[in-house]
Amino acid sequence: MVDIASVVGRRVWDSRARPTVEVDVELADGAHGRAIAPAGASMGSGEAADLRDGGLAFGGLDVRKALASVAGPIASALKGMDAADQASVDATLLRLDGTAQFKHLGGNAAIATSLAVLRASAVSASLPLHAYLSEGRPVRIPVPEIQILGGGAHAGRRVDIQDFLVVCPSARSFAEALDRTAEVYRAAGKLLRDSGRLHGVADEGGFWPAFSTNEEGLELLLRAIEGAGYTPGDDVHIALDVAASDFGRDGRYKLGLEGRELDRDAMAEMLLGWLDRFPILSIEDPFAEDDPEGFRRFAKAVGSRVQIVGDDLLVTDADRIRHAAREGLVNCALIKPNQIGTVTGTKAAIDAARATGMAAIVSARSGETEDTAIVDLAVGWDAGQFKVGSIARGERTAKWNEMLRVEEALGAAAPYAGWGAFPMTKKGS
Ligand code: 2PG
Ligand code: MG
Repeated sequence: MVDIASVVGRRVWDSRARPTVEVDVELADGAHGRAIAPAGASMGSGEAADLRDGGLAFGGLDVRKALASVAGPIASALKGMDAADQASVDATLLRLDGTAQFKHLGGNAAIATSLAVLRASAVSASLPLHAYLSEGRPVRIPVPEIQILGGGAHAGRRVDIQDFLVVCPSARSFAEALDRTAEVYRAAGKLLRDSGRLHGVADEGGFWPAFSTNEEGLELLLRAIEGAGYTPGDDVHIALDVAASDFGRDGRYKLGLEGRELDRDAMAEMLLGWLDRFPILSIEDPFAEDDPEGFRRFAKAVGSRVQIVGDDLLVTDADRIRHAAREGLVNCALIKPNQIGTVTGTKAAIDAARATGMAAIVSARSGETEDTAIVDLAVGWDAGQFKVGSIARGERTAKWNEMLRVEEALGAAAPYAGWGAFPMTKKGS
């Protein structure tokens, strides 16, 4: 047992020039842990609250209130608690708040505190965080899903689809998957530049394209994979995050780029057509969070052809994951710690995914920092997949590079998850 000696919050900045919450936790034995809350842009309505001040400063996005939660109730309640008892620490945070969505303290205050306590405990145990979490169980290095083109809420809605990504389960290592991705990224950049369609980079470092249809993104990606010298659907696969909650409501989907509105059947038809024509291995939030019927029908139609990921639909909530499994809505859960607000809640979500036979992807947010805790969560909890945006911008490369170091350090003890991370597919089963 090692007591928490102090909990100190401070305001730092995220990758979108927005204030966010950093927490330092010090234990009685001198161990120190630090964590920073990330922030989403395309958020599920069931997520833990991202407490912001409102008013004029920084577009209303200041976090003084969340910092007051840390300095006041959180610091006083946690002081003297056993840091190694993460479940009690997290239960205390929930009790202090009184709501499951941290509406009073702020989910940003809660997750930064919870992760800082976790880090301090690992330091106190003299273990790397991933080893502290795995407790000697076998782990794998996850397969990365890496953004090449950004859209949706991360690129001024220039295209409706939020993320066009690549994924390389056939690589022999995480390092090799990054090599392939970097070549595809370069090839995509060149194709866009040469055709006058490059408008910089979006929030997660992927290219900000000027397309006239969403499908152009898929075509570009295919050509970039080939241009980099790889075989699409063999060396490199495509993944999409449709983030459909951002443009869908009541079973209707407004494609702003193409000036048309689809009902859920037409939306499914469009996506099924893409699955036929492009080597798509994974598709996230293909329907809006208020459209379980869309998910159900789509899941039935695609069967085991593709990974269907729930983000806004599941919001890293173990109960929602179990419900979605019972209803047959998705076969993979996206895991974002700040959606649920605590380490314990995040672990419960990944455990629920595993217990119901779903795959899991540990994911960053579109607003990120240099914090790399999710690298250790992905390895230590053996998630199998890992998503951090693109292979450009420091807040992204901080995570990819840390994963490279973990892969090197663990060596043969932690093989690359490869196709095993996709149990719903023929190659993964
Ligand atoms: C997502 C994430 C990361 P945001 O939708 O999966 O890409 O975006 O953090 O804005 O929710
Ligand atoms: Mg998403």
